[in-house]
Parts: sequence; structure tokens; C-alpha cells
Amino acid sequence: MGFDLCGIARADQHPRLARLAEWIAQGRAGEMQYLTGSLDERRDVRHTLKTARSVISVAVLYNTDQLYSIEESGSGRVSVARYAWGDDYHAVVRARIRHLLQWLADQAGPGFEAFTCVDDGPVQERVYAEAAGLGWIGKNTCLINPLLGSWLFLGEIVTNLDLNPDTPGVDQCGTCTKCLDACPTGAIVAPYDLDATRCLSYLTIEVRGAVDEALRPALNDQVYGCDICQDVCPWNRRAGVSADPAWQPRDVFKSPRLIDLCRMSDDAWVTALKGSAMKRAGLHRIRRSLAYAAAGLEVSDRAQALAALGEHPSASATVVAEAIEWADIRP
Ligand code: B12
Repeated sequence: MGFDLCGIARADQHPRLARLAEWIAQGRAGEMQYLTGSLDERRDVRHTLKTARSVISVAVLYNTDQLYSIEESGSGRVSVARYAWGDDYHAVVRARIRHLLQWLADQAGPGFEAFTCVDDGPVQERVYAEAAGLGWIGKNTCLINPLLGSWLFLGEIVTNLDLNPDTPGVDQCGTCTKCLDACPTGAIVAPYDLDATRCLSYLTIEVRGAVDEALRPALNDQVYGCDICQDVCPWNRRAGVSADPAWQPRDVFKSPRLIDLCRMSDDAWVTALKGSAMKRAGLHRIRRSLAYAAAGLEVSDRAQALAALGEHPSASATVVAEAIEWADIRP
């Protein structure tokens, strides 16, 4: 059915689920209201499905045979996060999960109840994936599988079926701190503790307005999402590689040159973003990040990139215009 891993956890109170409330109270979630608004559901899947007994976790490997972002920084090249290179995983993985759900419903017969989640539902996905034995939650807070690495999309079926649980994953991060050391903004404030408000993924995808000025220079190479804490992870040195057509990179995202992304017209972006997870940020936020990244170029390249950005009619949006202005006057 198109999954690389599958396991089962009980729909119980796993100790890790409690962490979310504390994390939000510490201000770590920033503007991500959707997490706060569904806290009760995220703390316990039985809020959403009272009769839930089991959570079936699946994972899909999306890594392709391309260099990691840290291997090709510099020379005017920038990075779009690996997860967004191909088709939108929400749609692809959801379709596969629905297929599995239908099969389960046919097997189980009357009385079967379930709901599914791929990223956007009120389920703390990594907690159940770990409990279901798909891997462990690493110090970078990603779910790491010892054979495949961490380039994995997660999804779940929460059901009233009473299924035999698998053995939970065991932490194998050991004494390694490569992800904490490599994060350009120090967003992994302690092992297993990510302050999303400093994470480049959050800053480039979730923040709607201007990014905190002190953090902008760190956006240098990462213009949409960020993979650095996974690029440096030893468990990804020999990560699995997927031949799935859904995840093969669109040409435009294969190690793009910043200047080329700045030159792309609205129409070219509409084509590039069709059926892509990158659509989430919207063109204004993408162009805002391109302007922040351009600030890191040497003066003449910077001027060229900002001029190209400023030419698009929609670049007059406040968030883009302000970013261009800021980048232009940086020493
Ligand atoms: C909000 C969110 C974000 C936020 C916050 C990230 C975060 N770490 O929480 C931002 C925008 C920054 C983000 C970024 C990314 N995300 Co995101 N994100 C989510 C989302 C919607 C919710 C996560 C959540 O609940 N966070 C709240 C905190 C409290 O949870 P947590 O970090 O998992 O915390 C756990 C650990 O800290 C653990 N824990 C606590 N104490 C301890 C102590 C020990 C010893 C241990 C072992 C563990 C542990 O318990 C906590 C569980 O509550 C999930 C989908 C979902 N519904 O679950 C996707 C999800 C986590 N994201 C995903 C992806 C792919 C990414 C990015 C790689 C995208 C990118 N390249 O830019 C980055 C990775 C950044 C990173 N290092 O996490 C995948 C992760 C797959 C995987 N292999 O883990 C998910 C599961 C989506 C999916 N369905 O595939 N994301």
C-alpha cells in the first residue's frame, strides 16, 4: 500500500503526551494557534474518538538520491526542505491511509470506528510512532528509524479495534549532539527540546509577518523549511532512498540558485507549487524569505537579486517590500 513502516501502539496515556501543554506554556509554539486550539485532543486521542483502543502508525520514506543541504551551501545556491521537493505528502499519504482504512473496515465488519491523521490532525504523531516501534524520538525531536533514518512522513489510523501493540522504539542517540551543535539559531535548546520560535522551518513556513531581525541572517541558505538537524544526523549517513515517483524532486527545487528563484514570475510559482506542500507558506512568505537570504550575498549579487524580486507586481505586499528594504540596507 505504499508504506515503508507500520506498527501499533495502544491509544493510552503515553507519558510523552503530557509534554505538549508544558511546551506551549513555555511559548515554544509561537504563532501556531492550531496546536493550542486542539490541546485536549492532542493530549489524548480518546478526546476525538472515545472508543479508541489502538493507534496504527505508518511511515513513508521520502529521501531521494540528492545531496544534503549542508553539502551544497554557498555559490549562490539555496535550499528548499527535502520533504517539499515532490508531491504534497498530505494528499499522497492520506490517499494510501484511506486505502488501508477501507481494507481494515472490510476485515473488521460492523462496529468498526476510526479516524485518520497525516500531519494536520490532532494527534502527536511522533509519540505514537515511537510507541509503535517505528523508531525513537531523537534529540532533534525527529522520529529516527535505525535502518531508514529520519526522512519519514508519518500517518495514523486511530481505531476502536483492540490490536496487539508492538514494542516501543529505543533511544539510540547516545552522547551525540551534532544536531544541537549544527542548528544555526540554537533552536534545539536542549536534547529533545525544540523551541519552534527559533527553528528555521517555523520561521520560513509558519511566521506570517516579518521574522525577528536577530534571526534573519540565519536564513542565509534555507529559504523554505530546514533540514540541517537531519542532514548532520549520523543515522542519516546511510539513510534509505526512495524510488517513489511522488517524492522525486521537481527540477525547480533541485539545488536552486537564489537569483533564479527571485526571478520566477507569479505564474511560474503557481506551476511550481501546484500539488506541492510548499504551497503552505504562500508566495508572499516565500519571497520574504528569498529577500532575507539575498541579504547574505555580496553587494552586486544582492542588488541583482533584490531588483529581480522587486519587479514582480505582487512583491509590493508589505511583508515582501519590508524584507527587500531591510536586505538592501544591510551593511
Ligand atoms: C508543529 C510541527 C512542527 C513545528 C514544531 C516542530 C516540533 N519539533 O515540535 C515546526 C514548524 C518547527 C516543524 C518543523 C518540522 N517538521 Co513538523 N510537525 C509539527 C506537527 C504538526 C506537530 C508537532 C508537535 O506536536 N510538536 C510539539 C512538541 C511538544 O512535540 P515534539 O517535538 O514531537 O516533542 C516530543 C519530544 O520532545 C518528546 N520528548 C519530550 N521530552 C523527551 C525526553 C526524551 C528523553 C525523549 C526521547 C523525548 C522527549 O515528547 C514530545 C511529545 O510531545 C507534526 C505533526 C503532528 N500532528 O504531530 C509535524 C511533524 C512532526 N513534522 C514533520 C517534519 C517532516 C518537519 C520538518 C522536518 C520539516 C522541514 N524540513 O522543515 C521540520 C523538523 C524540525 C524539527 N527538528 O522538529 C514530520 C516529522 C517526521 C519525523 N521523522 O519525525 C511530522 C510528524 C509531520 C508528518 N506527518 O510527517 N514542525
